[in-house]
Amino acid sequence: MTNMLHNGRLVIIAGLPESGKTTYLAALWHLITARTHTTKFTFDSLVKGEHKHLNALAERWRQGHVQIHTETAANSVVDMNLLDSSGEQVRLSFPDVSGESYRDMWEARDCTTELANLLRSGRGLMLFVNTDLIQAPLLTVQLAAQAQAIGVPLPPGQSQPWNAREAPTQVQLVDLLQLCRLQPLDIDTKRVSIILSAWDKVAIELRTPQQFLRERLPLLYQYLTIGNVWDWRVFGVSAQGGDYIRDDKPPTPEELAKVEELRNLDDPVRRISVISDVDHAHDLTEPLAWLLE
Ligand SMILES: Nc1nc2c(ncn2[C@@H]2O[C@H](COP(=O)(O)OP(=O)(O)O)[C@@H](O)[C@H]2O)c(=O)[nH]1
Ligand SMILES: [Mg+2]
Repeated sequence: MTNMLHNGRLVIIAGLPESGKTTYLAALWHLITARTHTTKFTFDSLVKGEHKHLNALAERWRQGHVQIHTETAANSVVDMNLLDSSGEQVRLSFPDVSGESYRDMWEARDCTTELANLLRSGRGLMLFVNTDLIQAPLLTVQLAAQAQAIGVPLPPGQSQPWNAREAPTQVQLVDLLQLCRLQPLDIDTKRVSIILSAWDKVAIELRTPQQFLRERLPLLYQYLTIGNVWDWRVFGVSAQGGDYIRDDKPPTPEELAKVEELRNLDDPVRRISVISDVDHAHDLTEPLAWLLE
C-alpha cells in the first residue's frame, strides 16, 4: 500500500449501493475545484482516479442530472489528498464508489484484502445512508394486512424465503459496522460519521439529523448509542438540493421546473447543505474535520 503519505490521516467513504456516494463525490469535486467558497479542506492532488472522469461527474451534477451507475472497477476507486488549514495533508478515499464491495460484506460475508487493509489504516469512516431509500423492516403481519387491504389476501401457509438484499437498511448497516469491529477486520478507528444523504427529501419533516436517525433507523441509533463501540456524529447532507433528472424517466414539467430552479441559482454550490446539530453550511468537507480531530 502506498498509504505512508497521509500519516494515518485517512478518511474512508463507505455505503451500500445507491447511498449517495457518487453524488457527494460529484458535488465535492465541483466545490473543491471551483474554489468559489472557503472549505475546511482544499484540494491538493489526485492519487487514484482521473480528472476527466471526475470533471464529467461534476458536469452532470451542475446540469442537474442524476449520476449514472456505470462505475467500472477502475473508476469506482477514487483517492485524493486534501489539505487542512495548516497545510497538512489528509487523504480522502472512495475505495468503492459503486458500493458493491460493502454490499458483499453484508450479503456474501466477504471483503477483499485491499478494502480490508484500507479500512484498517483509516482514521475515520463516513458511512452514507440515503434518507430517501431506507428499507424499513416489514413484518409478515404488516404484509398480510396490506394484502388484505388491497383485496388480495395472502393464501394461508405461504412462506417467503429470507433474502439478504431485502433486509432492512439499518440491519445491513449495523452488521457492516459490527464486522469492522470483529476479527478478521478488527479496524482500529472508532470514529464514524453517519451521512444522511438526500437530506432535502426529509428536511420538510423538520427533524434534526440526530432525531431522524433515532426515529427512522432506531436499531442503528441504539447500536451506536448503547454499544459505546463507536465515536460517532450524524450529518444531514443534501448534495443536490432537490431531485435531479433521471436518464430512465423523462421529467414531468413540474420536476423540470424544480431542476430549473436549482440550475438558475447563481452559484451551484448553493444547492448544497450540510446540517449537523450545531451548524448549517455548504461545506461538504465539514464532516471530515471532526473525524480528523
Ligand atoms: N433529492 C436528492 N437525491 C439525491 C441526493 N444525493 C443523491 N441522491 C439520489 O440518490 C440516488 C443514489 O445516489 P448515488 O450518488 O448514485 O449513490 P451511490 O450508488 O452511493 O453512488 C440517485 O438517484 C441520486 O440522484 C440529494 O442530495 N438529493
Ligand atoms: Mg454510484
